[in-house]
Amino acid sequence: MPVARPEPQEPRVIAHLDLDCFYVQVEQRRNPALRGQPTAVVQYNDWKGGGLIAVSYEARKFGVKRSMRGDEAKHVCPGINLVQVPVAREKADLNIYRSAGSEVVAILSTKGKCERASIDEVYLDLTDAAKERLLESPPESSEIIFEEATKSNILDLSSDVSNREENVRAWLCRADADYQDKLLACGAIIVAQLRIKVLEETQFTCSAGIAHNKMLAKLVSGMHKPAQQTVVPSSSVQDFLASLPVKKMKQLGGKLGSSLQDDLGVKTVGDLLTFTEEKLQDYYGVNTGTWLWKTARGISGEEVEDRILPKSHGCGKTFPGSKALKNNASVKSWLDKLCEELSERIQSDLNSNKRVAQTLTLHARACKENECNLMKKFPSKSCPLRYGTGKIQEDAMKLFESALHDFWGSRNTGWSITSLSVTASKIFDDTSGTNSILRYISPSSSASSAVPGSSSTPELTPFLDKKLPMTPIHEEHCEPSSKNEDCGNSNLAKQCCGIEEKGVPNKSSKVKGTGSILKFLSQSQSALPEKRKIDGLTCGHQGQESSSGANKAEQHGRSAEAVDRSNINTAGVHSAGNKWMFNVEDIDPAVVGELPLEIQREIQGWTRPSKQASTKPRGHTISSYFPPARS
Ligand code: TTP
Ligand code: CA
Ligand code: CA
Repeated sequence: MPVARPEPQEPRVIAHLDLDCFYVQVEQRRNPALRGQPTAVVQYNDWKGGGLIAVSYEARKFGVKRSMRGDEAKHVCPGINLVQVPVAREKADLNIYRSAGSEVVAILSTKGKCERASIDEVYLDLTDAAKERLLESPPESSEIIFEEATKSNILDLSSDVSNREENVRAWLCRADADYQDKLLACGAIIVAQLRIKVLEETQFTCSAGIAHNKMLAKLVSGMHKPAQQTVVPSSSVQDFLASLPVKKMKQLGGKLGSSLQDDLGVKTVGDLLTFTEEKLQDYYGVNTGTWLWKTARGISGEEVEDRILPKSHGCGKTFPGSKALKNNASVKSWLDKLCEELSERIQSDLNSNKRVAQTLTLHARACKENECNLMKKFPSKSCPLRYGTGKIQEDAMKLFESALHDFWGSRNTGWSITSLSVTASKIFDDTSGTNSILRYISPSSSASSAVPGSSSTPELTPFLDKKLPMTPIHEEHCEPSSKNEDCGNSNLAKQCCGIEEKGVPNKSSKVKGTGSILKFLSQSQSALPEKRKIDGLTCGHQGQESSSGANKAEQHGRSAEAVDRSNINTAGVHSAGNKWMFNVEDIDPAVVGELPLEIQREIQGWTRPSKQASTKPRGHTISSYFPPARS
C-alpha cells in the first residue's frame, strides 16, 4: 500500500525521462538502414512471427501495437522490419539494451541526483541545478533560450500551434512568475539540453516530464512522445488531475484503484477531492488514506534516490501454449539456464560495483490441467541468496518445488508452468566487502544448500518457513500480465510483482572499511570441494541471536560495528539457524593463494589451530568478524 512521505519545504524540480521505443532505437543504431522505417523488435519465439516488444513510431502510425505478433504486424504494415532480440541460452539476451540504457544514465547523472527507474527510465532531481541557473542566467534576462526548450509542452498553455514556440518562450522567460515556476522554467531548459546531449552522444531520443515531484513528472513524461518534453506548472496540477483516470496512477492500477472505483465511485484522481483525509483514512488506513488525500492534490514527498544501478536483477521466460512446462525435469532445465544468467549478472555486479544481492525469489505462472483459461495464482517464494551458479540453481529448484506443493499438493502431474523467473534483490553496496567471504564459503550446518532438506516438498516447506528467519519467505502472487516470451531484465518481476520497486537497497547497510577481499574470492563456490567436517578445523560464527547484541560481541572480542557488519552481510547464512559454521576445508586453496599475505596468514591460522592467532591484534581483518568456533 502506498505511503505518503513528508513533503520537502522547498520547491523541487524533478524530471522523469523515458527513451522512445527503446529497443527499436538500439536496433536502429546497430543498423542505421532501419532509421525512419517502420520497425519492431520481436521476442525469441517463432510462433506467429514472435511477440512484439518494441514498436517504432513509424510503425505505430500503421496501427502496429506491442500486443501484436509479427504476423499480425506484417498484416497491418507490410513494410515493417522485424528485428529479433539477441538470443543467448535459448532466451532473449538483453545485455545490449541494458548497456545502452547505462550510456544514457551516465549522461543524465551529471546534472543532479539520478535514479535509474527501469531499463529505459530515469528520475533526476534538478533542484540544485535549476537554482544555480536561476541565479546565474535567469531565463527572463537571457537573450537566447535554448531552442529545444521552446518546443516544450507546458500544461497551462493553450496548444495554439500558430505561435506555440513564442508562447512557450514567453512562459519560460516570465519576469512575474513565482519562484516555483521560475525554477521549473530553468528545469525545462536543463532537461532540453540534456535530451539533446543524449541524442548527440548516443543517437537516442527520449521524452521527459518536468514537475515539482516525481509523481507528476512521471505522469506527464509519456504525454507527448516521441522526443518531446512536458512541464507541469503548479497552477495546472488541479485541472490535470481532475480528469486523470485513477488507474493511470502507478499505485492505483491494482486492487486499490479498483476499490476506489467500485466502493467509492472514484473514477478520476480529481474525484478524490470530495473525500476528507479522515474519510479516506477510515476506508484505507492512516497511511494510505493520507497518501490518497495528498495525491488528489498533486502532493508527493517521494525523493529521487541516488541510484544509477538497477535495484534487482531478474531473468525470466514465458512458455505459452504448447510450450508450457509440464514436469520437474523441464522446469529444472529452464531454471538452470535462468539461474546461470542470473548468477553471471550478480557476479558481474559484484565484481564491477561491489554490490551484493541478498534475496533470491522465484516467480512463476501456472495453470492446472483442463483449466488453462483460469490462471491460478502460483505463490512466489524467496530465500537467502547464495553466490555460485550451482547453488542458485539448487535453491531455485527447491523454491519451485515448495511453491508447486502449495499450488498443487503432492501430486506430480496435471500442472503446467507458463512462465518462470528468478530475481536477485535486496542489493546493497559492499564498499568494504571484508566479510563477504561468507558468500564464497558454504555454511557447514547444511550440506551445501541454503534451502536444505530432501527434495520432497513437505519436508522442505517447514524448513523454509521456520529456519530462515532473517529473510522470511514472502509469498506474492503473479498476476498474468505480459504476453512476452522472455522477460529479461526484471520485466517479468516488475510486471508481475513489482519486486524491482520494492527491493530498495538499505542505505543503512552501506558499510565502510578497509580494502575488499571480494576480488580475491570471486571464484564460484561450485568449484569448491565436498564438505568434510574435521574437528578443530571449523571456523564458526554465532548466528542471529548471539551476534545481535554488542555485549555478546564484546565477549567474542569483536566490536559492535563488526557485529553489525556480519549481520548485514551474512543474512543468508545466519538464516540457516541460530548457529552456523563453515568449514575451512571449503576454502579453495587456489583462491587463498591470491589473497593478501595478511589474510592468507589468518586463514592458515584457522587451518593450524595450534598456531591460532590468539595474540593477533583484532582489527579490520576477516578474523575480527569470524572468530574460530568455540566448542
Ligand atoms: P517502454 O518504455 O514501456 O516502451 P518503449 O520504450 O518501447 O516505447 P515508448 O516510446 O512508448 O516508451 O519499454 C522500454 C523497453 O522495454 C521496450 O523498448 C522493450 C522493453 N519491454 C519489454 O520487453 N516488454 C514489455 O512488456 C514492455 C512494456 C517493454
Ligand atoms: Ca520507453
Ligand atoms: Ca519505459
